[in-house]
Amino acid sequence: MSHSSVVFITGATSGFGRACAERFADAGWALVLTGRREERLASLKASLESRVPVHTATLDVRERDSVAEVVASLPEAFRAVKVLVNNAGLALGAGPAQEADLDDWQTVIDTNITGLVNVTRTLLPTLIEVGRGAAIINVSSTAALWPYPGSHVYGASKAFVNQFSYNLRCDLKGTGVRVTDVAPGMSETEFTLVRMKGDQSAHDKLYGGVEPIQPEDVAEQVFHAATLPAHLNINRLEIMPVCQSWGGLTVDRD
Ligand code: NDP
Ligand code: 8X3
Repeated sequence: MSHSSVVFITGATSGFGRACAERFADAGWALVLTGRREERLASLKASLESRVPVHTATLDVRERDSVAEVVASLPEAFRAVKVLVNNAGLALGAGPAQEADLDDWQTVIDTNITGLVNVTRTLLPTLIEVGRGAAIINVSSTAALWPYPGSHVYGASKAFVNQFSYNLRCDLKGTGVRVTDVAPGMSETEFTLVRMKGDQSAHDKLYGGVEPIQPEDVAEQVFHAATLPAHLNINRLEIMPVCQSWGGLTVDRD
């Protein structure tokens, strides 16, 4: 009997995560799909399970005990996780730091840093057991690398993801487990709706009249990095849409 390779995706209910689920399903992988929105997980499972084995689990990555429980209760066929896609994340607010809501900052830190660390640490023994060919794909952002006004804690949380990815590689030397930091730029998902707390006009304004990255574009790169020959590791994959570049440094003049 042949067994499918297993991918574990956080934030599979939308955007990049959902597109990754589709991409790995196209290649016949067994899917562990997680996120907080149960009804979305159910409809994803319904749409994919005729093609590949699918296990869904409602999960808030900020809750360490829930992460442990979800991983410990994986059905036998889904236990040997070969690829972890650490995708769940968000930004909240786009105004200056001095006007930011401290609760929003805490939520971003808890999700993008603590949540990613929770899932990674919990699955590390499994990934190491799988060994050669296993991979951790961490979704950071161009905001990890390039500052912009209003990025403050969001960009800083993604800089953590970038450095954590590099540091993991050092410790995983000899295990065969790869680690890749995928850093996309402007991408059309629910990201801006979440960031701007449901403001559809902010979403429409940002993505209107340009050609941003689409979730499927990122999923293709995630899949590529995760399925390279086992002796290769892409350390960081930074992707922007052609319409996006840098604005240069600014100077405050009297
Ligand atoms: P979406 O808002 O479309 O998707 C975000 C996903 O994260 C959802 O599935 C959401 O699921 C999940 N999520 C959020 N908070 C939690 C939580 N506490 N526990 C578990 N899951 C959570 O945005 P994107 O697809 O764009 O975002 C995916 C990742 O890509 C994020 O890390 C984001 O920072 C990053 N990114 C986005 C870019 C963009 O321009 N769109 C560019 C670069 C990086 P649910 O609400 O069901 O829990
Ligand atoms: C999302 C991209 O430029 O909005 O990570 O921060 S950006």
